[in-house]
Amino acid sequence: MRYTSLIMVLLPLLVAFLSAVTTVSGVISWTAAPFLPPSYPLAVRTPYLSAWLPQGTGAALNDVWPQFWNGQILGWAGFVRVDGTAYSFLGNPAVPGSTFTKATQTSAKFTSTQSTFVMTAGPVELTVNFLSPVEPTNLLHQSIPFSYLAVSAVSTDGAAHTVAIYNDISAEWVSGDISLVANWTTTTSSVYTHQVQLATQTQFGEFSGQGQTEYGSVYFSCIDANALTYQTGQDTIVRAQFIKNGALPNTQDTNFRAVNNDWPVFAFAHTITVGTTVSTPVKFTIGQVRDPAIEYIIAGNVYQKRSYYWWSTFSTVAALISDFINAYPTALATANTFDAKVQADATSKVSGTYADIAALAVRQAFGATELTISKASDGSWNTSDIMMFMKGIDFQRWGMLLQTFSLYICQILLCFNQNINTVDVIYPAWPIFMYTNPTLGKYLLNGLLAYQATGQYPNAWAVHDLGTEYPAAIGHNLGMDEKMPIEESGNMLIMSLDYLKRTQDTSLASTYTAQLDQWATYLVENTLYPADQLATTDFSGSLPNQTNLAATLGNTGKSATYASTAASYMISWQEVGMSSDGTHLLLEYGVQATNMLAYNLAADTLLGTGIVPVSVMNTQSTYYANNFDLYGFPIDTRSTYASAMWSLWTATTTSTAVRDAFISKLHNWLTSGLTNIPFGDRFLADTGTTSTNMARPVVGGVFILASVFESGIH
Ligand SMILES: *[C@@H]1O[C@H](CO)[C@@H](O)[C@H](O)[C@H]1NC(C)=O
Ligand SMILES: *[C@@H]1O[C@H](CO)[C@@H](O)[C@H](O)[C@H]1NC(C)=O
Ligand SMILES: CC(=O)N[C@H]1CO[C@H](CO)[C@@H](O)[C@@H]1O
Repeated sequence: MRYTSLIMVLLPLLVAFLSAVTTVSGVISWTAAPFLPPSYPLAVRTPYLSAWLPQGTGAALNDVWPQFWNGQILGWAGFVRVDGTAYSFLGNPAVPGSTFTKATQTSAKFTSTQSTFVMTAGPVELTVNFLSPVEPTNLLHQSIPFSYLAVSAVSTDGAAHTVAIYNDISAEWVSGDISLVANWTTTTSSVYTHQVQLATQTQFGEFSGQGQTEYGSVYFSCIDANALTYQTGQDTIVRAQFIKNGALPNTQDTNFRAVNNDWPVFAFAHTITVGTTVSTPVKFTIGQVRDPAIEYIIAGNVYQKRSYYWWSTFSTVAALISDFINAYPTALATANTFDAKVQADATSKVSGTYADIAALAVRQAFGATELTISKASDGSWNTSDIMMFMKGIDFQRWGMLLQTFSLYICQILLCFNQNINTVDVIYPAWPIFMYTNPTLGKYLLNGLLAYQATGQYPNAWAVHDLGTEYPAAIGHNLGMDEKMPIEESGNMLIMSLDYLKRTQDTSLASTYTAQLDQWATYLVENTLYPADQLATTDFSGSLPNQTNLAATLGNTGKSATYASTAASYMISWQEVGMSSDGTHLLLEYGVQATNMLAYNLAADTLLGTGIVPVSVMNTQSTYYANNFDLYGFPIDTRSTYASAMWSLWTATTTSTAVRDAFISKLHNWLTSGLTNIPFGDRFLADTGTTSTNMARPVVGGVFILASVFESGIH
């Protein structure tokens, strides 16, 4: 008897253990195309509209809650009621006293702009499509901080069914601090909108170090059709209401309270009749609007307020939402075309495996950016003054802080948050903008260039970023920004030149000749033998660019000087930078036990300069081939960390076989099941253990293989 009960206790444990093991081995009960990513983008359009579905070894859409990029839960629940029987399809809600089952996920798919889940709910098949538009050549559309959720259904048993579709969001969308008080209103016209925000707003504020904004409002909307009903109120009450009745009572809870106080949710329900033809999708939109969105330092230490580009067309958020939600069919068609183009280009230029990785990077890279305009003195929008801002998105603040502790005490106090328009974040991400619309490169750089042209930044080199905390682009007039003089100066020159070569637009180079020339001079004086505190790995990339930038500026005297300087540096650099046995480049001159991923050589292929000898690239290529770890080649001998984007930057400088090895190793890591964060860019090359680098725009750098003019030594 005793043993029997022991076995009865142990058996379920054993089963649980075995099923856990099965899960760990990555077995999922649905098909995942093109592969199961570490996390699915759901609504990812700006640094503050960033909802993901974490995967690891796999989680269905209704297994877990969506999360903000940093892992904080974003309440987003979906139910359907099929002929009176309730199923959950989104989120992981508990509704005490109500009976429902989970719809069964049969497939999950991502493309550049969409994540689509197919689920079975009794005799009906649901298709749940999350579309975050990426329209790089349409500034109006690209600047809209909204995303779509569309649910369609089809009968699978030949009979017609009544399908009620429910969706809600919680107030977790408006703050990283769930003890803060939110308030809300529901507006009802041809489009219904729940508007939610913090009751106490901090302009440009961000919950300390956490990533979510404390400013602006979240808008959750749908079209008044298909027997629309709505309700705001406590999560369990509102959801139970739908599960029981298949509709909501059109009531508002005006007891404004903390996000976590009886968890207020904001819900809509529709009812459609479903036959054997796929229904027209029921659409929801979700967005986060701040106005002004950005403050930006102009001459005289004045902080200019900047707003989203779309304000030049729509005068209210309601008008924007109405247009956006009704434009879904067009947005979907545009998205499908864009997705197909990325897929076709990446496949034909490189490979299908590469195309799959590239698709995963798209929403993440664009989702760290915002497109803004300023107001003219007469109050009209100045659409000639376009700037794109990018959030660094970086959890690695503390490591950086400790390194610079002795130099910059101020950063201890200021660097919790995440920088705006960081040069060495824009640079690795740069290729996706060059691939999709090079003009966006100008909008990313002109804020940095214009600031430095005001003369307020005191250093001889290029500034590291436009501000310590997004979205305050208030510069560094004390010159106390993070110090990466060679890297940032080189990056600015390379990007300015690349932009010019691709667009033939000389406006940046001619307007900011003085700044570019100043940085080139700085590099000539400091590059070959970088002072101790400067990153020696940065050296190789900066040389060709001085040469060519000077040439481009049409300053022939300087061009000749820079060209011969570059050539002589390259010879000296090979003498000191190559290992004594001639097999690889060294991380540190003369230190034979070191090696590195020579990603900066990619600047040479990016610009097509041909200044780095093919023999050096060949040597490195062979060295990578002989020394790969499971998930890549470590950035350098200081650790075994590999980098997603620098791996693929480097892959432009290798043989085709080594390029493909870099791609497949990154693919191995992304499909390893070891990580559930939004596309991480830094992980151990041997074990795959991930760092806290996640959701960063730098993964846009994987597009370098689709965007280089010509590749290195293929
Ligand atoms: C909610 O709070 C904001 C910010 O304090 C305020 O402007 C707005 O009027 C409030 N809305 C409601 C419905 O109380
Ligand atoms: C609009 O912006 C451009 C670029 O910054 C500037 O040159 C121009 O003076 C601005 N126009 C007005 C009317 O403010
Ligand atoms: C010294 C050197 O390598 N100069 C190169 C500069 O770039 C141009 C192309 O833009 C090359 O033709 C030169 O060889």
